[in-house]
Amino acid sequence: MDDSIRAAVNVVPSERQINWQRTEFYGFIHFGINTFTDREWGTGKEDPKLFNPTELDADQWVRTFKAAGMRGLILTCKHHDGFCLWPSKYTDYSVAASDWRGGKGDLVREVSDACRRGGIKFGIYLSPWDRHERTYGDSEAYNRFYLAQLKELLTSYGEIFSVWLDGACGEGPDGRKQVYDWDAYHRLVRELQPGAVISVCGPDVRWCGNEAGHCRESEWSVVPAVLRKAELTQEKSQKVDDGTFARRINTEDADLGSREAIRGVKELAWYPAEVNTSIRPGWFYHPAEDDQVRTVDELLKIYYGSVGGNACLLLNVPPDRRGLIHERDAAVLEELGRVIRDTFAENLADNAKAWASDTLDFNHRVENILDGNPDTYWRPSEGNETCSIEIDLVRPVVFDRVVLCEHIRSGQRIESFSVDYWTDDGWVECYRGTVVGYKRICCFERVKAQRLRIRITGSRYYPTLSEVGVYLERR
Ligand code: FUL
Ligand code: CA
Repeated sequence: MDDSIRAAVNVVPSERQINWQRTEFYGFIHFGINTFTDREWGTGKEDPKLFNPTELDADQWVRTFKAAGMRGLILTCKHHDGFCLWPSKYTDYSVAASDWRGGKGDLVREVSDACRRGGIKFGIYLSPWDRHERTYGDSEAYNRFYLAQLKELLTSYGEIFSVWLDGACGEGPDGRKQVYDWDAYHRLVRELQPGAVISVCGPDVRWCGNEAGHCRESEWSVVPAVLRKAELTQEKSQKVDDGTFARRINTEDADLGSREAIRGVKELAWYPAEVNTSIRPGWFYHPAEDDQVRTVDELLKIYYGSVGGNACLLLNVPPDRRGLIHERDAAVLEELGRVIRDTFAENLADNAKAWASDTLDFNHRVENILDGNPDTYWRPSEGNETCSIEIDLVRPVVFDRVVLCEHIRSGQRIESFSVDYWTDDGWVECYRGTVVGYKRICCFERVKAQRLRIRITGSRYYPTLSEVGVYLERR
């Protein structure tokens, strides 16, 4: 077998990546000066007094997110304009200079507290690009400033599950040239919040490559590794963008993890995808977009494609000028959550029986795919790359969703598969897919059958399955 394939199956997620992957679906909050100026990117010169939400209620945000089925929230503590939603000691450009809560407010506190109360995870977005801060462009001074702010956020608001580092920098060729010290930022996060994933401009979670809500048909979590500055100097062929942080991969490439894409690559990493998109055209709230909120059908499609396509979904929902999630967004999110909950409430394979064409041993028996435990799994013997599993649902059942999960602690292995159901005329294929990874939700037209079959037609060395579920969408 090809050496790079052998190396690829030995690349596995860290515990923090597994915890993150199991969060599946969580929300983004873009809120700040831009909310009050109707802009997407502030200039950094806006008067802090403009920030004045009249009915801000972080519990309403958390309630709405939970109703949608989200398990976490990431807040733009500071966007590109530099305005801080907490009273940072290192700048006066913050909520402390506004009249909101009489200048005594701390929105990061209110939101993180609301998340704890509601039992969802809390994450932070702290834009490296800062159009207000005077030291921006004086690289060392600004890096010190950024680290100090990051430390405030990492030490004052409890546990943080994701530190979302945005790569955007809109300074033109004549703009201030800041060299970010990514390594130092990453070290600080590891030191102060070892359980947090560092997303996008970081080593743990990869941007899927677009903001439209799509992910690839084959979303591999094992891809060529992120390279550090030191390593880059060895790699002459590498283009170092701004001398700070570069990847051997371009996250926008169509193929990141196929055999082709990893052949001969010396260093591979577990670098899974996150799909980030907004419920409205903009990231911030704009009254003119009140009638452009995505529909439940659109969001469901995005959910199946991302959470059901080996990625996590980060859905942005921007609160309005009152400081509330607008009624229209809230209504759509509630219905989305209802459909997801009702659809996956009952696994129609709960009492099913299963057989596999090959099984390694008792510990890896096929019953493990039906026990509801993601840590137990089935696998065949070494080198058996194609297998099939038959499932008897005990009675004829109507279904249109089949969920497959690989045991990702054993790596990502499945490359192609099909789902068949049994009819009087024999087996009929209802779905054909490529990768599985953490989770694949196979969507197809309703069928009625008592037996189904999963044919793994290609895998790396041998496949694993930790769970299989059969469902009917309750739209
Ligand atoms: C981009 C930013 O420029 C947008 O304003 C937004 O925050 C999005 C999530 O990331 O890079
Ligand atoms: Ca299991």
